[in-house]
Amino acid sequence: MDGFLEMQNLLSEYQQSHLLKYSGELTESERKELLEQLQSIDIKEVLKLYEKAQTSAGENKICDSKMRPVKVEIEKDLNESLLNEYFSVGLDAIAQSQVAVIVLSGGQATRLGLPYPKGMCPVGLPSGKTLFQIQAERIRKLIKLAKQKTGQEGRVIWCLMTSEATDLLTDKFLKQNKYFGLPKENVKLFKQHQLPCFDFDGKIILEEKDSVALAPDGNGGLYKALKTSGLLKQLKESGIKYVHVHGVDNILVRVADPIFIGKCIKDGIDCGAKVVLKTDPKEPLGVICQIEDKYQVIEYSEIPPETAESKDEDGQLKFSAGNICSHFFTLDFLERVSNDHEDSLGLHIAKKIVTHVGPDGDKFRPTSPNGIKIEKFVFDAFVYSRRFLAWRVERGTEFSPVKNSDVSKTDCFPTARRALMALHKKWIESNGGEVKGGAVEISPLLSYGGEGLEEVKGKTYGDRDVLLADEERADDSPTET
Ligand code: UD2
Repeated sequence: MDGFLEMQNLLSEYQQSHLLKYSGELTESERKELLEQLQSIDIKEVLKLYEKAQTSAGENKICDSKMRPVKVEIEKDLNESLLNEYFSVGLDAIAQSQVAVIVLSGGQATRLGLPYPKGMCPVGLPSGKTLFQIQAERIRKLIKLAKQKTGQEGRVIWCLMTSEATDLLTDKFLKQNKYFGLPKENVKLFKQHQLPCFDFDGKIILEEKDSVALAPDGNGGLYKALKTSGLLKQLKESGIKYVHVHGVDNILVRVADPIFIGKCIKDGIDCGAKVVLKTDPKEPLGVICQIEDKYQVIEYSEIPPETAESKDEDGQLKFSAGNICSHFFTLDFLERVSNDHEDSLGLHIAKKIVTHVGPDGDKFRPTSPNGIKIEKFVFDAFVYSRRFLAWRVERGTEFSPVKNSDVSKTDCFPTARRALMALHKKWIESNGGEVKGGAVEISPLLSYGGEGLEEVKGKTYGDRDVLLADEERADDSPTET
């Protein structure tokens, strides 16, 4: 077969001959598939990455002694007129079509154990909306608010970073749901890359006799994917200047938050991160810190417990700027990182369970980690920022992620639902309404952040009521299938 001998030689040169161990047992077409897959992997390059990841892991530990707490700006400490000013600047940018949103939705949701992308999962809200729908509707509402303010109908480009595991399903779901009312041409899917999984001896793992185990290259795969997919170029050509990047799983995410965007624009920030006050050192949030003159996030999985637990003179956690995976970038910054620094981004090692061909030749899923996935992290680009902002927001209004299955009782669908409905109850009460019997849900198309709810004054809402916008009441909204 064409190229088979060369592959045999190449793999032998890099001590990866085991990848062809079963080739004699394969049918002609299986052998061809395996060969094509191996040819699509730059073996020399991925082995270099493996070596680099081992060194990076060591360096992360050395960094620890140099960590300093970061200066954080606290949104709730600012006066209303300043916040209104930021809001207004952010809305102007939206009206001028300068804003794009990137949803990081290439993760495999292994902790949650879902067979499909997290964004597609019905959260269990009274409305039946999914995370994708909520996020798309927040964008639609912002476009309206910006139009009310300026008279100009801007467009926000909604980009979803998918992976081999999530791409087809996401694409189909969005089509079925008519992009939740966003114009199709303003919704862009782009796929992140994959890397082979390794065993603890640096051997690439065979998932099946005819295929290598591959996994997405981490949410820091964003920078490479932006470039190779051509999206970066498209965004630039479309006049985009500012980008909000967020994780798919935070039900409270203030998508394209005009206050955050406006603040960053006003202060000339090229890279900003929202944080919440971390009070539990074990909470799975990376912490933003400074190492020498650079901003960095030390991930929760990599920070030594004694550092995570260390306190300042007031008895508070010394590293309390908890990253919530909600970032502002200028397009220029994204361009600079993607073009000039992508190769130098840090690499991280995650020990994971990787399905592989067992000793008897059958597919086997171990019960404890047997493999290594190499990942890049989106925040590792912060070191390239020339003007950085750590922006502390309120947890109750901005952060409630879905990470785990319901039995875990933390960061799961029930906690996310409760957080969303608790926030909406507050909005109703602060507008002079009343909520009896617990939960109420407000459509993002009716209110983005608690505004425009004058109609609730003097009214009482019951359990699981949903307040809809006129356009939804008229039932001309896109339908779920
Ligand atoms: C992320 C942050 C952590 C904290 C926490 C808050 C990183 C690296 N860590 O940790 O510091 O802010 O969120 O909830 O950002 N994803 C991809 N492709 C991948 C892997 C992940 O798109 O290859 C997406 C994933 O779908 C999710 C986001 O990135 O939307 C965060 O990934 P995660 O849930 O694995 O990260 P987590 O909770 O460990």
